[in-house]
Amino acid sequence: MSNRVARPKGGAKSAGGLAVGVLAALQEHGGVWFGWNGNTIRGEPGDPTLETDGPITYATIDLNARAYELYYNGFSNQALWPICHYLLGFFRYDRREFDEYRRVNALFARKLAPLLKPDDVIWVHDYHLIPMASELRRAGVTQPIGFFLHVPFPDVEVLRVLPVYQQLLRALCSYDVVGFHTQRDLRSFREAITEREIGSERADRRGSRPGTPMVADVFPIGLDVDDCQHQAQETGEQENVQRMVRHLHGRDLIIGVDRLDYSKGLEERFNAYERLLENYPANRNHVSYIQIAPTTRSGIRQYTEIRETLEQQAGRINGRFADIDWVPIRYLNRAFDRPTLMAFFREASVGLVTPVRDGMNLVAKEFIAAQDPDDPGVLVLSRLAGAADELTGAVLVNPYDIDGVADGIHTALSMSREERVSRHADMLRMLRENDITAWRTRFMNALLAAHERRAAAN
Ligand code: ADQ
Repeated sequence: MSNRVARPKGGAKSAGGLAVGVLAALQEHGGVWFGWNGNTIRGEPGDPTLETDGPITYATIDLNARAYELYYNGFSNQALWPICHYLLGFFRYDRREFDEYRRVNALFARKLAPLLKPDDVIWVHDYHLIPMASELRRAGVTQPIGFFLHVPFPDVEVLRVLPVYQQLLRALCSYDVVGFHTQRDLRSFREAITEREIGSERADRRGSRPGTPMVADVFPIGLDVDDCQHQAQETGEQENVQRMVRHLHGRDLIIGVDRLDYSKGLEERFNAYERLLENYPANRNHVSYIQIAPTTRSGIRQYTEIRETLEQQAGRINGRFADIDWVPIRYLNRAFDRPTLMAFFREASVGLVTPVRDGMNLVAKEFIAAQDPDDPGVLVLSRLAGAADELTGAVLVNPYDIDGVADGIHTALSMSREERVSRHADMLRMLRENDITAWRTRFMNALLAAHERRAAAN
């Protein structure tokens, strides 16, 4: 269950880590994927529409226009998203939005309940649906219910900015299992639920509440590594990939691929690239930076503003450094299908992944998976992305340190082949260990075990 469902006929070009992860996790074992179909309507939504594609049944519903505004654009994306990314300048709270958030969760629960079979296991995804377990229990559902948070869990001092944070913590305590990407997220969660104000719901050291078997743990999301590798290799001959390569004229490709979101650190990244050309002039006319960033959440003002800012920055950098035969930066405000992206990654000398905060960041992992192991490109990765905990062979940078990121890109461009091969091999090993199957099976095993303990205790 997730807020948004990527339906089979909805087009393959949707960008978003949750959809990529959930789809890959469902593909092997099958199941029902329940959530919003992306349409807004005037009245109240009817029952879910069911569509089956291979092992997956998509059960999707419409969202009423007011719910879209208050629950989705409002509380989810202008209160919870900024809080979880430590970006308080973007935070705003409105009680009516929170009320609508709860109402939509209750509605989703009522729509899902009749579809459930006795041996089903329910896996709820992300911050839009935190109250789902309590709503489903209220609707009489007794099956195991787990929750995975795809974004960071903030430090308790940041969380406290949200007036309703205690209600959300209590709601999280209704799940059998709550999962996070990193140890840091888990630590913050444990600290938050042991706070005095949560009172009798104090957690023990494992993050469980006495009296209930709720388990909190770390489940880093991964990839179908073979699939990425395969796509990267197979798509290389495709016309649009070849066209991109021809335009490089042998220059080193630096690539960035992100949803257009202020958490991805794009403004800072463009500045760092400009600084690279200033501080290391030898790179001028020898590198080409392509930034792919499709618009998301266009109903929110700040998201349309970033687009304009980036266009201005790209214009300024090109105006300053371009030559008759060289365009320093190409900014493409659009989505590409996954195989094409994988092939682009494989052609790149440097992958630039510098979010100012990120739960995990799958692009960082995809970049590594797509490389040729005998002559791999180098990943320049923000320390503030969850992926930095696993991808320690990347050139790690602080995205706010513009000179530091420029140095990092230069280091990546100058790295010997021997070092690139060895760093890449270490990271690929890690990707295989924590792949998408490991993510799903570890979470499911934890959920089934927790549910059995709860059943035994009752
Ligand atoms: P996102 O914030 O969406 O995910 P990320 O993990 O990088 O970030 O996933 C983006 C996905 O969309 C990738 O698979 C990428 O290939 C794809 N994508 C990005 N830009 C694209 C484009 N231009 N065209 C087509 N596809 C594009 C959230 C959290 C992350 C967390 C994931 C998964 O914010 O921190 O890693 O969920 O848990």
